Amino acid sequence: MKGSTRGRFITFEGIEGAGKSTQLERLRQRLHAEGRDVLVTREPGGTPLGEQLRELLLDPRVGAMAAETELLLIFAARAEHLRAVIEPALERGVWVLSDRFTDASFAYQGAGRGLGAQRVAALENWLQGDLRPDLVFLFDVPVLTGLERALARGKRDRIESEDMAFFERARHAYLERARSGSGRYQVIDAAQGLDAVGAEVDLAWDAWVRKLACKGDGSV
Ligand code: Z5A
Repeated sequence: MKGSTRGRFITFEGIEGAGKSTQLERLRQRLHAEGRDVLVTREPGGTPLGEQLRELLLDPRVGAMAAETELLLIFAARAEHLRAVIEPALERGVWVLSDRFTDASFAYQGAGRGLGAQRVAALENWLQGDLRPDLVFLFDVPVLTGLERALARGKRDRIESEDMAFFERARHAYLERARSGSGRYQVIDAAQGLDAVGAEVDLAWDAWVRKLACKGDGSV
């Protein structure tokens, strides 16, 4: 794949109610208005099979499942998503915006469910090879604020029904990954109002695109 023509892979992460889906849609509209070719997708999901797996994973009637089962179902959906959607789009030079990706597995299954980062990393390396997001927006919000926002929206799905400690572990893991120094994370203070969060996203986006342009990236 030529560096100059490959698309870019941007993911939106955070605990529930952080506002990532709202901000993804806002950025999509901006990029569309600027004439950029973008594809919006989500995890778990993004393909017909992935969406069926998503229903299974989130349906409260399914009840408890082994943490390993949950992780493997998520990676089964991800394998399909990668091969059928993400990789072909990047090859075509399309910029992909995904509502969650593998950082969520580190946060929710690795930390939340206690499976540990090593197991998640093993699956990540096997399925993704070198593929990692080029940019990760991490919307950080106190757990209570996120849960209140999500609750105001109505019924909670199977994973949303977990307790506060589960989401605290997930939030902490997200922040640890952002601090890991890979340089691809942009932590956004998502406790602010919608417009302030959007302004922070715009600033981070502009700085990132400028950085790509300085490196002489032909896809910018
Ligand atoms: N999951 C996993 O366990 N492992 C994995 O590897 C992957 C996923 C990929 C589904 O994800 C579940 O899958 C998720 C993790 C698990 N379960 N949980 N928890 P999802 O992304 O589809 O579901 P979600 O995280 O529950 O989405 P969410 O609650 O919709 O969160 P959000 O996208 O960050 O928020 P939003 O939809 O943009 O906003 C939520 C509400 O808050 C809405 O009414 C907004 O108008 C409001 N909002 C948003 N921003 C603000 C601000 N700044 N101020 C005030 N109100 C706001």
